[in-house]
Amino acid sequence: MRREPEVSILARRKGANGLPAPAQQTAEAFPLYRVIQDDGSAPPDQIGLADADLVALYRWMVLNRTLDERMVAMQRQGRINFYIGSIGEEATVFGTARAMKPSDWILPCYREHGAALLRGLPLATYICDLLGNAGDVMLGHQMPCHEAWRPALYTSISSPIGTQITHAVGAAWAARIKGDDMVPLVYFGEGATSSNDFHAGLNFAGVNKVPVVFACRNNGWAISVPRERQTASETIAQKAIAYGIRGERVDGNDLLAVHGATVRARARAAEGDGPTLLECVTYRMEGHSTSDDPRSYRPAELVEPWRKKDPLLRMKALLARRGLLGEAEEAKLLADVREVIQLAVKEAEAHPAKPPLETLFEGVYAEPLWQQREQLQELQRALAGDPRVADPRSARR
Ligand SMILES: Cc1ncc(C[n+]2csc(CCOP(=O)(O)OP(=O)(O)O)c2C)c(N)n1
Repeated sequence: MRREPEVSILARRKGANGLPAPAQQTAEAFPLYRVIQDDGSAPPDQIGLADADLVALYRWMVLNRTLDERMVAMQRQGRINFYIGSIGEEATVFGTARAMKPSDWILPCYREHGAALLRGLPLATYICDLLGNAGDVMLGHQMPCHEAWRPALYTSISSPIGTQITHAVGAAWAARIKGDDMVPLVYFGEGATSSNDFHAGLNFAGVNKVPVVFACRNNGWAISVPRERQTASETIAQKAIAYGIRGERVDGNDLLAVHGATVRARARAAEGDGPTLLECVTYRMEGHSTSDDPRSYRPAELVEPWRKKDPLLRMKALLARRGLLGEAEEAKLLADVREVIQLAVKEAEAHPAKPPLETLFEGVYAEPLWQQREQLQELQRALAGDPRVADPRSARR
């Protein structure tokens, strides 16, 4: 009988007996892919976008940043009740979204409103969602920042962490069966890699070579839980190995690195080479949302080094070096963006403060159920002042 060599548990932990320590297995396999250097230089063969696109994407990033700052201010003023922004994560959002085809569905987490705006969600309509007013396409049925925009193939945000991952795999699987050239892009944070849906989604996608791009925004924090408490893996990208799929670790504050990696991931998926797990390494510069104060759980000195890695500064350096944006043009761009946002806020706030009450019953079923029709009639009678239905209990007697 063959005898297994005796290996002490302690020795295994130390990585002895032929097994390298887990970190050593991954550090070389998943280097951080970066294109734009601090001085704004970039290898010409890795730029991958025309000059006009570079300027346009920088403008989107500035707009997104300014919008987030403005919406937080509006929340503090009591004009909207909740906001969740993407300050510091703009390159991850725009780099991925810009790399997909317009016919690809986007399944957002909740920090990717920039992707919907890039695809044509009108800014005023987005702000109506935050206000939950009569201009809100969700008719106030959702929380603020849970926007959806059908014309842009941008799905509604589902609050439970990770559920969009399995939805995306299902959409990709359906597209493959139908023979459609559609590759969904699904976003999630590193916190979502602890969810059941992450495992179910990546496992199924790996086994069936489902064409999907998994874009993980590793921003270091899941509300107050730091990445080190989320997973013992050295990287998120290495989790791809267990599912038999490709994984790539990208500098998430480098628009061109994110864009290039996503273009390649999409192409592989479309060619039948299966899904890719992209780990976009970035940082959540502010609180999780307007509902928490990060100073209560995150030392300020952890944030400081990331200020220098700001994705907007990186893009600005690239544009300056390529002679695409001078100080005067930058100032004009900022002024334009501020004006666009101001006008959109004005337009959004001009809508009635609430959607008509009758819309409470809409959008649940394609055809309303008899119970809903009855409830609607009852509500209409109550609103019309019918004393028998004003108090539902007395109406039932
Ligand atoms: C199943 C589930 N558990 C907990 C929550 C509460 N929750 C909302 S966001 C969040 C953190 C998610 O962090 P991460 O996935 O890293 O995304 P990030 O916010 O950093 O972008 C948590 C725990 C939730 N929405 N759903």
